[in-house]
Amino acid sequence: MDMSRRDFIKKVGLLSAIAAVNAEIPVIAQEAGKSRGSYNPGETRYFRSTCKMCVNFCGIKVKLQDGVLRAVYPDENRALYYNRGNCPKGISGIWNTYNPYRIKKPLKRTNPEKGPDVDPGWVEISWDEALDIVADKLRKIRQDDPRKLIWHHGHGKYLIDDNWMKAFTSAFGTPNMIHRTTVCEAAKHVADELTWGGHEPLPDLEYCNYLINMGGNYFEAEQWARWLDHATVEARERGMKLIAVEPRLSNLAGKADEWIPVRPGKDILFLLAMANVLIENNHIDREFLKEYTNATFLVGEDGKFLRDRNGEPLVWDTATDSTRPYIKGVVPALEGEYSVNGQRYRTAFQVLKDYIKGITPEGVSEECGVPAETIRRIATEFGENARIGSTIEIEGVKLRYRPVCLHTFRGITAREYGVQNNRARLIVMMLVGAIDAVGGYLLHHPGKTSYMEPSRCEYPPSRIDLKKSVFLPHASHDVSQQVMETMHNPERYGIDYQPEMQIFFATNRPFSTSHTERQFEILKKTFNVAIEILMTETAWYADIVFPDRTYLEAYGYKGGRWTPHSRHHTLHYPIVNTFSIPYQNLEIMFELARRAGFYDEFLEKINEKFKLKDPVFEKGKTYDARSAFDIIWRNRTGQSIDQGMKNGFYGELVGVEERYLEGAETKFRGPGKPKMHLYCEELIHTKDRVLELTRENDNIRGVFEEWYEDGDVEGRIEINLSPIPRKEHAYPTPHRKASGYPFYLITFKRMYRTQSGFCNANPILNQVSHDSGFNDVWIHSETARELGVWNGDVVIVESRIGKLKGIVRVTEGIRPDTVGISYSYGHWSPGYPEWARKGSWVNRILEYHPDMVGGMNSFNDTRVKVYRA
Ligand SMILES: Nc1nc2c(c(=O)[nH]1)N[C@H]1C(S)=C(S)[C@@H](COP(=O)(O)OP(=O)(O)OC[C@H]3O[C@@H](n4cnc5c(=O)[nH]c(N)nc54)[C@H](O)[C@@H]3O)O[C@H]1N2
Ligand SMILES: Nc1nc2c(c(=O)[nH]1)N[C@H]1C(S)=C(S)[C@@H](COP(=O)(O)OP(=O)(O)OC[C@H]3O[C@@H](n4cnc5c(=O)[nH]c(N)nc54)[C@H](O)[C@@H]3O)O[C@H]1N2
Ligand code: SF4
Ligand SMILES: [Mo]
Repeated sequence: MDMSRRDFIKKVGLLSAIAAVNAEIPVIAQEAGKSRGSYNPGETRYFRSTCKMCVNFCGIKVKLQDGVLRAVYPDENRALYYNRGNCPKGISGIWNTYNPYRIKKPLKRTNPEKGPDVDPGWVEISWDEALDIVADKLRKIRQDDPRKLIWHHGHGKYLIDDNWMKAFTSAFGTPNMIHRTTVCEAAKHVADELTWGGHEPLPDLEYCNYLINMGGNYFEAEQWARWLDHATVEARERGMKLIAVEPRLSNLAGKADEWIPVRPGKDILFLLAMANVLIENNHIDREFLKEYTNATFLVGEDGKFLRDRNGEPLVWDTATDSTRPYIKGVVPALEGEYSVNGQRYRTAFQVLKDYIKGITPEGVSEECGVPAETIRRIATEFGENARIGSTIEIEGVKLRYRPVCLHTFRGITAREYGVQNNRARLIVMMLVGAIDAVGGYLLHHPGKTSYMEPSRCEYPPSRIDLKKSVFLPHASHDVSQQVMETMHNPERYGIDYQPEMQIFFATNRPFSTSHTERQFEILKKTFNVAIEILMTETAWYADIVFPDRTYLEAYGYKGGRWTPHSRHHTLHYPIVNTFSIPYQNLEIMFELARRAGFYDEFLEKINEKFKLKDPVFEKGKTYDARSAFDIIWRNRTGQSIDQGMKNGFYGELVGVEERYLEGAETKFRGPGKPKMHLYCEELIHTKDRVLELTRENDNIRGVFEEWYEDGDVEGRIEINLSPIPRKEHAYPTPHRKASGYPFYLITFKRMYRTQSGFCNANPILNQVSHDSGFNDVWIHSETARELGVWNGDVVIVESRIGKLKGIVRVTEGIRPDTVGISYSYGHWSPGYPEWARKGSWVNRILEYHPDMVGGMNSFNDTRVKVYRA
């Protein structure tokens, strides 16, 4: 796309397509009134349901008057369980449902040529025709080679739960079902999984006294059904100290006691130096390290554990001065070096200690952009506040008390070394023993040991996203951004089929990832189906578009966001049907499976994937969304769907035992149990396998060379798959290679916007948001002076792969060497109203260097030049 945005919008703005998409602007009241039977004039009703404007499942109470949605209020019944209050997006959600720019009828492309500036020649077709066209295509691909179908979803998972999609694709026979976690927070999950066999831990905010937040943006990018924000606010009122480590003054940093503007990507140096100070100050929970982690396991010169004949790792038993597996009666040494059969072994903790010894605050200060005394002070405060050795009694139960926590989200995660950054965070937490202790990090279902083992390093890969293959060996989450890279040349990755069809359900995938131009290129080569509410950029490349109902018009289930004190399930259900759309997402899937001849297999797989017991789906029987979600709701909550439609959720409170004693305490503590991985030996075994396969296959080497711009592929593999985090992890590829591009570019989310930006078409949000519908380029005032630009000036931000135009916002809220541009803007699809097509599409200039361990996309590693337009 070489033309300027202005030319481009002018050109496509004239296309007839818009007429087809936006022809019917409804008389809202009249349409809505039809949807749920007749209403008495003046009648007002309230519905408790669940917000799905984003991924948070907040409770809502929806006011319907004369059959028309009038307002959304928070559902006060959720407060006890998980959620208090709604955000501006949730409150204005009715305007997404009553958005005249929604897709209302199935659309068929008549122009086979595809491109951003090419008129698809949309024609409206009947539902029957659309379903038949797609089912016919599905039947042919299924007969030929089912792997040629790729199913993508993003928000779709949160709307209805992805077990439906797993069932659909598995009944069809394709391995290629792709969710979006690697463009979201996968590296954080993978680090947790490798370390303690689960993901999504939470800070115990009710008791935490000292919280370091390292790049979690949850006062803008709402998380955890807003529990994190209100629990943080309450903790602050109670006296908890909040430290924000982040290159940008986010809303969270603005509310913190202290903002530490770390240099982008260098947090890991800060963390390693913190560990250094903790060890130096003896702020180490030795009991925890011995009893819960593999810190005592003996590591050889090859990085592997010393094991007995049964493969059990050995420790140095100080009771007998010999090597023993850690069983009852054994007293393992935490530190030291031991000679066994003439070979040198150190405990895993000693290995870490020896490495970290050289990483002092003074040594890393300049690189990470934080004064040495600040790092020292924070580490000391953290160590003191951890109260190592102390206990607390709650409800009569005596518990370990470590009221400190280090929380993060995409800031240190959405990067080339996201997994290792997060490993460093977990190591600091393990050193002070603040895991599954009161006030620390609560794990929630730890101990899935399959996550904690070496990867099989599949080659050739079976999946188009290379998940768990030699390329991305521990990618336990779908690698969404990789799909459209691989499709350019599947053989290069050892894949022996070329996909022919892609279905996109509630995702604007190629728009949301990095190196987007290449992502969109591949859409020209496949038959594409979009199930959408808006004519997004992805839908613009579709061959068939199905309209969908919104969360105020459709059923949807999702198990909710756990909190330390509760568990719950959420439901939403139709309150109106604004444009009289006959099918919702799931019903489209039922219809397609039926017409393409795999309906019974689909039902069978639904039973399997959801692990349904009573009731189950019965072969041959027809289901609509209501009866289908009734089955799910009954299985999950023991209640009929009427309960769900009355309350919008089903919640349970948990007691102190479940909260603190059923996680690490039962899974890891003591002799004879598996241990949390202070040291990730599994990565050493994975590394051996990756090296072996790379030596055997030149194409693997070629891919790594391209991803990391490094001829020393073996060195890169060693660094990536290191069992402990290292200094090298502070240097992602563009930091090493993009000389001449002086600024770090970071991206972030805004309160009034959801993801790629379907809220941008929401008129109410545009009126209340201070940014008038566009994002700007955050530049520090010193830098702005040097560049000779000021507020409102137009600048070019240029990376090695592209340029964008943006409007300057001068601020002291960002580092002078860093430029920030938010996500959610720069739409170009003609299906959006003109006023929703403002701002800069930052993803166009983001480089692609995936995290080799877990497949995470690199959002925050690109370097740029900035100059006046
Ligand atoms: N309003 C709104 N809320 C949302 C969403 C939304 O689209 N809109 N999306 C939801 C989803 S799917 C998700 S995954 C979550 C994401 O929630 P978060 O991850 O908390 O939010 P982001 O804005 O993606 O986070 C990036 C933060 O990291 C900072 N950062 C960038 N580089 C670095 C760095 O090198 N070091 C450090 N320490 N910080 C850095 C940025 O300044 C920014 O504040 O939000 C959820 N909530
Ligand atoms: N630069 C930058 N890029 C980022 C991020 C960032 O912070 N900065 N964040 C990343 C993150 S955390 C994520 S999770 C990804 C998200 O990337 P995507 O998965 O692409 O997410 P969305 O843009 O939310 O796509 C959801 C789509 O669902 C549609 N939709 C909404 N409601 C419904 C419905 O009821 N039915 C149907 N059928 N469709 C519906 C919306 O119109 C929208 O097009 O983006 C990533 N990209
Ligand atoms: S945080 Fe998300 S789910 Fe909660 S009210 Fe806002 S948009 Fe809705
Ligand atoms: Mo996300």
